[in-house]
Amino acid sequence: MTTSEGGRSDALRHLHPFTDARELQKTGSQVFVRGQGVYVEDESGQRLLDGMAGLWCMQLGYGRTELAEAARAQLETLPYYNSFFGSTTPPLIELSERLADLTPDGITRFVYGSSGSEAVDSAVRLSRFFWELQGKPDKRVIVGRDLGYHGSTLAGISAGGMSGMHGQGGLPLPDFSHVMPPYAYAYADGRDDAEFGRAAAAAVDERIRQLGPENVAAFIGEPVMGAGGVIVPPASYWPEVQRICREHDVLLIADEVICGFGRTGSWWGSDTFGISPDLMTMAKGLTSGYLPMSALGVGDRVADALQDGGKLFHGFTYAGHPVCAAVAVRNLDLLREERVVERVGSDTGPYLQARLRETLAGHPLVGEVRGVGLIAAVEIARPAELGLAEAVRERCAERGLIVRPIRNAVAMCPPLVIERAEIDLLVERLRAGLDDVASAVGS
Ligand code: PXG
Repeated sequence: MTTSEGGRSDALRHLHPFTDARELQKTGSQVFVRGQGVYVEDESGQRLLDGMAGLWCMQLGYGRTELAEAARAQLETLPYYNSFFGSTTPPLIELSERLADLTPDGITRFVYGSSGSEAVDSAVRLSRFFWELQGKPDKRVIVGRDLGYHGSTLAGISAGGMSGMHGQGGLPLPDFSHVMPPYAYAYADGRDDAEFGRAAAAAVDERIRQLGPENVAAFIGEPVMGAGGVIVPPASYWPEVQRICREHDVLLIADEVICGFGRTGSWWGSDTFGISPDLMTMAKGLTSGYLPMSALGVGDRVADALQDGGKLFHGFTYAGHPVCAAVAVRNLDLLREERVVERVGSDTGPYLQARLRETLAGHPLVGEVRGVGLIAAVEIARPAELGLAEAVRERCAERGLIVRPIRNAVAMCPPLVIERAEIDLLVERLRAGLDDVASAVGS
């Protein structure tokens, strides 16, 4: 990567998310200029296979003119009107109808926003308000998980379990609690998958009992934990968590911001793992990342109570933005027409998982390959302090592949339109990046 004047200027003036500003000033920012299909190109002309789908979001990949046209048509007709005080717009009417069709049974109403964080923040607030409406205002605590990621608002950071984030700004807020994640590689300690899944679920039960179910509003979890390192729970985990939430009358919030819209091989991570959520958050793949938009799906029990709860004092200027909604509708139509989700479930998802496992079996740096559908991670079998996951990212980038180091794992989450030959290339470049690092450290 060569640093341009623009990249240097940016590093001086822009405080980037999850970036050390001083470090960035040494190298300058990397300037991305175009994308097509599963590839992006930076200003130096390097073309990279985007193994992360932007930031886990480009379901349809880059360069889809249909989405650009949907945005343009809406921008020319009505670029903005709000959704406050009972107003709506035609694309938003369509979007709510489409989402009601697509989401799991019982999710029938939607609260819109511009980001996953806003959807999570709304879920936290509306779960508490729900219990207030039930005459149980003490049911306020939100139980999340260590390593969970639910965004960067105060409530999102608090619901999440990222200690680095908690350490900046005096978080978590009161009334958030965290339990162990279903992370077998780190915590199974010899137990088989089914047994470990039940043990990780039992941690939720114990915590709810300690807090007192009369004080707990909701449990929140990503079906597969994304930013925490692509942690795929054992099959026994979610059904048991669901049962525990029902037993204690605690709402279940499925954070589908990464898993939604086909990532795990079905429309929802909730479908893949057998969850019937009371609330579900969606963003990213809702528009294939083309425009910022999120939705909170609200199940009948909560929605009926909110409907009878008087005026709802909640909302954002850009909630249900008509241009974003028009792009979301077109995106959902394309995902359906092109049978993208079905392909991930029956073809490209299993293909990626099998290719990674075959190719990396016995690799000296690989402790585990895990994943489902088109989301995966490789856990590095060396101490995290060596920083090898970051080294693999760098070597892969030199070879034209974007992957994401997370603690001691390397994550992948390519656009859902990726084809088999492109998966072969992704796996080949990843393998080469791992080989480079293995020879550098003498493995
Ligand atoms: N929930 C989940 C499960 C997410 O993955 C959010 C909520 C928040 O969405 P917004 O749109 O507010 O960012 C996310 C976002 C990473 C990374 O480091 C992951 C996300 C965002 C930024 C970085 O892998 N996920």
